[in-house]
Amino acid sequence: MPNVSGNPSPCEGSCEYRGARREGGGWRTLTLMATIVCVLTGWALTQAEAQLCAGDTVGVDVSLADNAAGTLFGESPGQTFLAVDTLLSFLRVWRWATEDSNSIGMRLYITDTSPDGTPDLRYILVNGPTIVHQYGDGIHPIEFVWRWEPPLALPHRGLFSFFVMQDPCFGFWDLMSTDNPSLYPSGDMWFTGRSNCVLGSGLQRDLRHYPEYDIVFQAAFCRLDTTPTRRKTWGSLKLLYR
Ligand SMILES: [Ca+2]
Repeated sequence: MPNVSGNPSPCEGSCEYRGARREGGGWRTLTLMATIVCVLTGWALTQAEAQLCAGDTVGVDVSLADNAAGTLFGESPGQTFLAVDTLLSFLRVWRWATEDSNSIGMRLYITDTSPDGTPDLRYILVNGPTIVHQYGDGIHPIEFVWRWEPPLALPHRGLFSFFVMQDPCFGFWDLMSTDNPSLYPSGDMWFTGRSNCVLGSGLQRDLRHYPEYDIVFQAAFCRLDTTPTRRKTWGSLKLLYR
């Protein structure tokens, strides 16, 4: 199972004091203090890296939506998307503004894909959480956004898919979508067959492909540069990503 936690070991690499086995109270105290410093430093780096998560956002602008991808009886919309980098910071979709009172949640799943571009439901990388936005103002699209801080570490670059399912498994909602496939040429819309609203390999056989449509979505990727010279200062990073 790929590691998708996105949580780097806080002391990896630079915390040589951790695990020191010298006997004696003084050394134990020193070791404990060093460990605490390492853990705190690791936490701070993780937060800083999350803040430095400037990069590419892919998808479709919400203003271009002209269609709806609705769910009913557990038939759930999905979309393949190209991960231009491996650190995913957020993914968002929108419910149509006219559905301004709807208590049915949206549960996100992210899966890997097969070499032919089909979502591979054997490899579910993200399961949830469910987000509920019951009310809207009737005018603006209702945004559902899943954020990862620190960013979610995908197992590789390339094509993945996400699905959004009803939670609880009744009622309906409509995601904003488009029937202009050229707006997002790197992926297509998919649908599961009827289900109990839990994505799994049992739904693989009934997947349906709709290359003429796309869900209106956006996914943001971090472009953390791992070369030491580019990680020295905020100034250099700002220059890099301006
Ligand atoms: Ca497309």
